[in-house]
Amino acid sequence: MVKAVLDGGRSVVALTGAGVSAESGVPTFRGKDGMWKKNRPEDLARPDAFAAHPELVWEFYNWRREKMGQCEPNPAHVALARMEKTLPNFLLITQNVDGLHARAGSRKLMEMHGSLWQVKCTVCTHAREDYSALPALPECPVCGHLLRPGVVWFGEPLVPGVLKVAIDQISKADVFLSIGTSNLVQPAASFYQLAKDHGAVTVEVNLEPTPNTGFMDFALHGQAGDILPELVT
Ligand code: BV8
Ligand code: ZN
Repeated sequence: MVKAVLDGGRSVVALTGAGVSAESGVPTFRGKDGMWKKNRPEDLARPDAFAAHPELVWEFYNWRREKMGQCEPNPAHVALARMEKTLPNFLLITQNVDGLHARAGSRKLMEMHGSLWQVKCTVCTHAREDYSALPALPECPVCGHLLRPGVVWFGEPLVPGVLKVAIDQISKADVFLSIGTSNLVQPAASFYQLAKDHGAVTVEVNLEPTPNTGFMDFALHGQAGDILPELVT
């Protein structure tokens, strides 16, 4: 049924969260496998935490970069990259910062929370993509000040331009897919409402119910890596 809805959809928007990378071995934020040591990501992915303890926050991100380096896209990422090719109008919006959608071939992609592979200066405009093993406190090659990860922290606005495009595209979508997200982080967790408000068919793919499940037209429970390949031609 959902596959028929997708194939008939003139425009499809998919929103993904950490669950779509779980089968690649990437720890989720809030899952039982927990993200990192005793600290909660919400306590580290914040500007005030970085200002107070830059070495601890960089240890968190360097650990994730190193771990990510060992991970490969899984069938869920591949299926989403294929949807972009087989559906007439498809946009993928991800909350993930791991870069796995791009590695799987997705190009019509918005990384709304930035990327682990981006670093930027805390003072000047220097910013770059960097896949290397960074030092404990990486410094800007231009002005010498501290670099920070190129991700959006809690309390920070989304990557410029993303929200406008997301609102515009979701408000026009026939089908909205919410995949592997606990729907606890805003504004992503409210995107489904934009789709519903204009009559789109809404589909959730998750291991378990989320706060949005009751509002979705379809809730497919299982591994994204099993479900998504069944939905794509
Ligand atoms: C902003 C980058 C405004 C960093 C991340 C109250 C109301 C509204 C908003 C707020 C509020 N209180 C606070 C806020 C703001 C805050 C927020 O939402 N806080 C939450 C905690 C309440 N939001 C923000 O600050 C955002 N900015 O609002 O800006 C503004 C405007 C102008 C000026 C100033 C400010 C920015 C939020 C971005 C934070 N950065 N990441 C980093 O990664 O280090 S968020 C982080 O959580 C990740 O990006 C992650 O993707 C995201 C969401 O988590 P999920 O992806 O859902 O992952 P999770 O582990 O939670 O769940 C995994 C799911 O997968 C589970 O459901 C599981 O069942 C499922 N699953 C697991 N395995 C599988 C699976 N499903 C299928 N198959 C599987 N195999
Ligand atoms: Zn600089």
